Amino acid sequence: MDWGDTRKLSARTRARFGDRIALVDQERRWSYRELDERADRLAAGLRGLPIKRNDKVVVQLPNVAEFFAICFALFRLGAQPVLALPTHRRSEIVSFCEQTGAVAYIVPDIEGGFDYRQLAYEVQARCPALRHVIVLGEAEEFIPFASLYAVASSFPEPAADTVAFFQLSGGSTGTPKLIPRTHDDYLYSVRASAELCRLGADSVCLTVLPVAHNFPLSSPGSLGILHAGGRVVLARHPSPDVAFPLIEREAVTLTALVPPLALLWMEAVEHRREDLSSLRLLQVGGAKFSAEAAKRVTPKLGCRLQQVFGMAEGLVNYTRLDDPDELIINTQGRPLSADDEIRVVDDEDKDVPPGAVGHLLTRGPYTIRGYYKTAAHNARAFTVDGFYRTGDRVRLTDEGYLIVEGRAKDQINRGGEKIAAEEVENHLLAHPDIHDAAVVAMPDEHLGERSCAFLIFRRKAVMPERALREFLRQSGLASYKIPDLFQAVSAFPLTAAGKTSKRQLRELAAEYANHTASRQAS
Ligand code: AMP
Ligand code: DBH
Repeated sequence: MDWGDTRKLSARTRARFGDRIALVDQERRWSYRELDERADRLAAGLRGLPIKRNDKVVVQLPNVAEFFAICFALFRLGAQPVLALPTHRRSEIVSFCEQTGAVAYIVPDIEGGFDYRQLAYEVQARCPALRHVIVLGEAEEFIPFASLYAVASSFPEPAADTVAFFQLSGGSTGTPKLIPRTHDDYLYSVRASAELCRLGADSVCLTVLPVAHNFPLSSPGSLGILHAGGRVVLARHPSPDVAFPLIEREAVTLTALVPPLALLWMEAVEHRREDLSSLRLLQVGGAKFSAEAAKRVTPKLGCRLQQVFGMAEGLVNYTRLDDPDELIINTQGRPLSADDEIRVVDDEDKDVPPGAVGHLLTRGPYTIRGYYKTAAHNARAFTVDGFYRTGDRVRLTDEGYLIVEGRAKDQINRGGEKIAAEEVENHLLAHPDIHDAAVVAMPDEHLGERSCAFLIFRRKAVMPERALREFLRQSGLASYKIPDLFQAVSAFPLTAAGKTSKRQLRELAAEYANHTASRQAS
């Protein structure tokens, strides 16, 4: 594969791929040349605002072609995008702005029925450093995205070892953590992933997950495709109604899904007529994919399965294309790079015997050594010799493949969307009637996990669920973080050490989930 000699994400692909189509966004088709020229013109427009090197810019866009043009423009300027997800709301966006001192915020006008301009007003009111709000579409009094297309000019680009952008961690603490990724570390993982997946100019990927998420962006994702000269087809929605016709129309060869979507697609093929025969590879990751579901992928969808176990902090594991079915179905793959170091340890950081379950630690060429500006947290999240504590519990097979067995971090993985329990608890504790709150995972047939909040109320006044949901929405929390179930209790079960026992609460939540499931079945 010809990667040219560039080590930067701002790579100019025009020379290599010219008039080939890079991006398909609904009826629009941008060639590599067009993408490149737009990025150059946007870089000039952004510089005119002015946005300068090392300025932070929160980018919150849906799956649109402009996402790539604006990110490449920011890379060329040396300004650093903070890649927010479309589901983030005031609480998350304000936190990103406060942590980085972001000077600009880029949003669509209305998307999925939600008016991002309203959100921008609320964020701007709270973040005085935020000087520019740029809106794709109807801008009201903000800056229209289209007005940024200026006359391209050249200027020095940042060095390859500098921070290119910030990814977000699903996290396990009160505030969402920012992950600084450099041009060369990220591009290394993108290239190696593209090679592993054998991407080439004939590869067509469908992006159904949010384009900014690390998995569809880099594993090998849309960036892998763009650096290999293939075609990225953007879907605004992951439902079979939207995705299947696109697969047929564009002859899509690979796509990446979270487990609940893979289940949905496998059900939908039964009654849909589209021709999906171009699909060669289905990647599934973000949360544990059960072996039972994994077995059904090839018979149902007629393509190979690849399990992907990755993290925005770095390490990505893949099953390989030629692996025996047994490994593809039952494991979450092995590290991308021969230079990825893996340790599986006990609570005292001692290596467990081969094959035993333990905590996964990792260090390697594209894994961060620290989150952005969080020294105290970093001291806990990394070992002194620089290994990242993933919070995942895994075991290694004889072949050196990883099987994810669970999690030690205080997080709920809701079908690939990560929820830090402490963050939701803090929002709940802000309510005057709530004395204490504990948020835990409960099993769910479709999503893998859903979230359950146990609450101890002050006084006798138990709040109705509707009011609790509304309170959290008003507090600006992303809606996927709002608990699926609320349970009032008079006290929390305690551990021997006298702390709230989340293990016992999870068992209780599982009973509720079972109870609800059997009630629904009868
Ligand atoms: P984040 O650190 O927010 O990017 O989320 C990464 C986390 O998602 C990992 O540490 C795992 O807990 C989880 N995860 C990602 N892929 C998988 C997978 N294939 N199986 C199980 N868990 C996964
Ligand atoms: O869940 C993730 O964050 C994830 C999953 C698969 C990821 O970041 C990745 C691959 O790169």
